[in-house]
Amino acid sequence: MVAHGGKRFVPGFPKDFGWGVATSAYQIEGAVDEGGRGPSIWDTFSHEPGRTQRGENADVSCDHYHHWQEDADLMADLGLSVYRFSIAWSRVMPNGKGPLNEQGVDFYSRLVDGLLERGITPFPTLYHWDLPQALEDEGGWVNRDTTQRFAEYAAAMFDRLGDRVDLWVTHNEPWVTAFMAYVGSEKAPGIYNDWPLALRVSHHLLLSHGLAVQALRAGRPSAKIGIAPNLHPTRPLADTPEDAKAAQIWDGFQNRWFLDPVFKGAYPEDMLAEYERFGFEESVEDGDLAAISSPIDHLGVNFYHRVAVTQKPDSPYLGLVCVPTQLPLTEMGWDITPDGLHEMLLRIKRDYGDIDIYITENGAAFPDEWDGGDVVEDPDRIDFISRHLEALSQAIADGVSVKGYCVWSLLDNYEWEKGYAKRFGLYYVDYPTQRRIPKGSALWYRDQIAAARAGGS
Ligand code: IFM
Repeated sequence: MVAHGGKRFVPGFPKDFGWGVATSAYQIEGAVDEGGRGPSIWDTFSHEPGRTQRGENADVSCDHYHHWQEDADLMADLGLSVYRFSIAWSRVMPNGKGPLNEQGVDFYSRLVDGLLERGITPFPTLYHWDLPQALEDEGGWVNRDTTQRFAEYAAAMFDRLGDRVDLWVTHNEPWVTAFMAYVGSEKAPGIYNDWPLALRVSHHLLLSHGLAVQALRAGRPSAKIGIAPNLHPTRPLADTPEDAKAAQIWDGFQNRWFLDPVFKGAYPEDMLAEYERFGFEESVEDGDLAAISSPIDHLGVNFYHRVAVTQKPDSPYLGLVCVPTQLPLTEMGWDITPDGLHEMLLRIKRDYGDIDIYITENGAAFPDEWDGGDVVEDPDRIDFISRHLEALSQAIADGVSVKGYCVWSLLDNYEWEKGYAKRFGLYYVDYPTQRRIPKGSALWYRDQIAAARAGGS
């Protein structure tokens, strides 16, 4: 059987598999001054000169705040069973603490109802990088108090949406929140090479995750919760002891630094030694690791690519750099490595045990162009997604408990510091008119879902 684009269906998925897409609030919602929303660090950062390509911000973006019903209809057209979105903390708590902004809560409440009416399971993420600016003004994630504020915000969402929402994610890609924001300076609040701060932030993110898990257990004990790190299998670029060491450290820096505390209640020893010079352990108080390792129900895996690591003495990232190794790359300059997804899933099972896994993000940017027609053909994206689904299907056959898969992303959207030039969507967005045009990959994904659900894939 073939689907749109002449590409074969990928077999091997259970009939109740969660077929989904993912988005995030700042990247799609727009309406930054509407409905009582307070500013977030991304409003500030994206308006600072020189921070983003072409000075672009997400003040309007896909205007999903006003188009959410149309967008939910697109999801229903695809036959999705799951929609992963994020809640903008500053839309529901404009100052990051204190009373809820009822208009903001109402927006997400209506979205949840609209999804359920269309047979789609809502899968909200509590934090996708958009800290309320009011909390940043008090130190942001560097300030330990922010962990308590996050737990209060999480508890409020469990209270107000948890009667209809059963699946939650605490943090999206905490590695990015900590290290790209406080070492690389590419993400808000845009600090360069401050390792002591970055490490403290990483610990506070993990602690806030643990406190939110505990809040869910107290308020909604039957609901399920997890965290969604971006995980990258690592390889040495060259077959040398130096690059082997570089790959091991990068693995610790990006993968184990988040997985070990959550699953094992301890930071990895080799990385603690690496970070001793930054005074990391002063941030850790008694009981923190017990909170961080509060049992979770699922792990979200954001998977984009495997990395090849080598040394680059002037890199702020521990003097290391990841280098693309094979053409073609995606438009982000990332290797296309579907077997890396299989590798990572089996490694999680081996090192951290059997845990339900959602692929909370996977996708690719390619230079899509709309010629005014009804469909934007994107064979490269169909190839990318289908090859990753093949890897996923193999991992399921190998005994990994994968419950669902979310394409990043439903729509072309605001790709942070890279602005609007990078298009990841299953739907092309013509920003001047806000028209959504299906790409070939949307039609292919729809056919794949239908075949899998019918048991015919
Ligand atoms: O757009 C981002 C998303 O916000 C987090 N994961 C990676 C995507 C593509 O870069």
